[in-house]
Amino acid sequence: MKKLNSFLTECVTALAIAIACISRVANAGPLVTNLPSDTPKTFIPRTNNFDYFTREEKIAMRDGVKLKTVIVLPKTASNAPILMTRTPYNASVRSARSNGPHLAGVVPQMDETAAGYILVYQDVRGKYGSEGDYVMTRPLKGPLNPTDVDEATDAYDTIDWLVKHVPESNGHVATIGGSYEGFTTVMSVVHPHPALKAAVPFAPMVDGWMGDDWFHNGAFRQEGTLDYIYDQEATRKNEETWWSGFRDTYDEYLRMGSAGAMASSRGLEQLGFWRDITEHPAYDEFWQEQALDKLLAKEPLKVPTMIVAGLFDQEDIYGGPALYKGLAGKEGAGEMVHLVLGPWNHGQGRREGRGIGEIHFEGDTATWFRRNIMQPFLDYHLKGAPNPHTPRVLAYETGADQWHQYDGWPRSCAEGCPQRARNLYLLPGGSLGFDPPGTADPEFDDYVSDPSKPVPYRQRPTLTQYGPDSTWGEWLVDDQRFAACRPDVLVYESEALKTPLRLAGEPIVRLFASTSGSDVDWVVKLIDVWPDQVADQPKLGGYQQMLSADILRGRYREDFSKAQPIEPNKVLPYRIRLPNVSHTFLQSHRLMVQIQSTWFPLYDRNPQTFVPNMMFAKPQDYIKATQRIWHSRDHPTHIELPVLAEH
Ligand code: PG9
Repeated sequence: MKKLNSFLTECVTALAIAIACISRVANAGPLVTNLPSDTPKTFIPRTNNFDYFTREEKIAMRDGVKLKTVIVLPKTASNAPILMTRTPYNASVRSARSNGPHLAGVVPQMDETAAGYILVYQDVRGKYGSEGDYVMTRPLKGPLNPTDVDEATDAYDTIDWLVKHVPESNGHVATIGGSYEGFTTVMSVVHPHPALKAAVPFAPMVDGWMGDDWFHNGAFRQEGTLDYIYDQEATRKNEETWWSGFRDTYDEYLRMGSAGAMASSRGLEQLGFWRDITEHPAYDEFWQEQALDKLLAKEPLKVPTMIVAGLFDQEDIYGGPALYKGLAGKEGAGEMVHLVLGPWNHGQGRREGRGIGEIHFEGDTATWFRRNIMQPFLDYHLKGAPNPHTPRVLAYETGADQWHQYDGWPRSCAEGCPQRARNLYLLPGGSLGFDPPGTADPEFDDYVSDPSKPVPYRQRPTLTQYGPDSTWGEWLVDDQRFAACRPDVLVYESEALKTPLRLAGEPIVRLFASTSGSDVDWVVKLIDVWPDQVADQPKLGGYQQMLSADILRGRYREDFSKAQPIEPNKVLPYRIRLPNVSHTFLQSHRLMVQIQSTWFPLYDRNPQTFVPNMMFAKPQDYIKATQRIWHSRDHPTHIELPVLAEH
């Protein structure tokens, strides 16, 4: 029996080896030939597994130009409203974060809103799959745009087509989008199509000179602008992209010299928007006539609009609140325009909002907002859901970590907490206080600003904004200790607070300063200094958290539309509006103000000698200057703080 067993085992083994050999031989050769790639093949239809369909259309505008439009339809859509995003960033990519079967995972940053809505993404004219010519943030028809089309007419024509050609829709449309897409969203409410029932611009680009992407108060944001123009304008499909051989953009820009020299090194003269920028360094008609807050303030607002702004938006911090100010002033009952101020950086309102860098917030503030405020607002206006009584203004208070509803911004609040400006004075000895300086005190502090060693805007290396390990989105809450220890940065600090101090609004700097040069930049930073030790977050011990900061190019001191030299060594008043704050300095925290004259390489360097166009300053124009910041009885530099009744 044993023998028979071992004989059988040997037979089975031999058979297994023989099969393995045969199959190895079979696998060695090309037994299956691929069909030529143009042979039609029948795969399992995606629709069997997918919970949505995608339709691609070329929609003709009034001038015959066709715009590529991707329509994403939930399979269950019937009598559904439409959410439309018009983009310069490739509708195909914007409509498909992944190639997956579930809509919620496929549509970028829209998980909540996707439920039940038809989503439409369209390439603006001249970009990606759309015909026509591309004009950067194309102005409305008029002096800056002699054609018959603009982003408002394109939105109108698209909506008109959609409500006639998408049978699954209920004929109601909302526009939604952030930044550039926020700009196109705002444009859609100008002479709107009657089917446009709501608009939700996130971080809209509203005024590129005053405080959004390109300039802040006349100071040119070279890094982030030159590369952006190159990427967007050089080719329709962004096939040519900005290149760099540096890890530290500080070195790269410093070596190049002026913004103009950097632009020339990449051939930017061929691009229309760069030429526009060089021809209009001041706030002339070119910028004034495309400032959306001013343009929209002239029109009746017909579309309920929820403006969503981030308190730490590193790209478009100005636009949202400015647009709200322009619209709310003329709109009595406040049913049409709403402002949401979240603790977010650029784009974060559409992602997760638990914190920025080391600074944490209470839960996921962004998802909370989208689910509880934005979605009911959209459902009400587009689906006829119950009125959610959306607050006129909803603002997150950092520091105390809570949301507040206000009936205006920043004038008053629903909880009966009137606002008053309290002057925070710079005082001798690097201190800060609410009482003005005395007569016997030293009158000023000074520093030497050397353009050959500009103050970096962040701890070096300053990385390309959208490079692989960039933390660009965090820089507005960066710890400022790296700057505080420089000899060309003045630092003023208060005592530790005995009671919390709550701010809501726009701090205004009233600076009295002189310079030995004939042109100058002033950077003023309002900072919350954490206690020396923070038990549950050790990294925040002594952290100098930037809250609100901005730059003013001195040549525009009197008139934004006209550059004028500064009279050397004369004490002059400067007014600098800082970005909105909604923040409580907690007990034991300190207030800090830092002042400097460079913020590099984000902003190009002021040569500190007056030249007609700083973008083309020559190496010999850059000189050292001695800057004096005055805190005397006659020249009391201070910040008007928008203080709300203390807790
Ligand atoms: N901040 C970008 C932008 C907006 C508008 C014009 C130019 C750039 C953006 O994120 O889209």
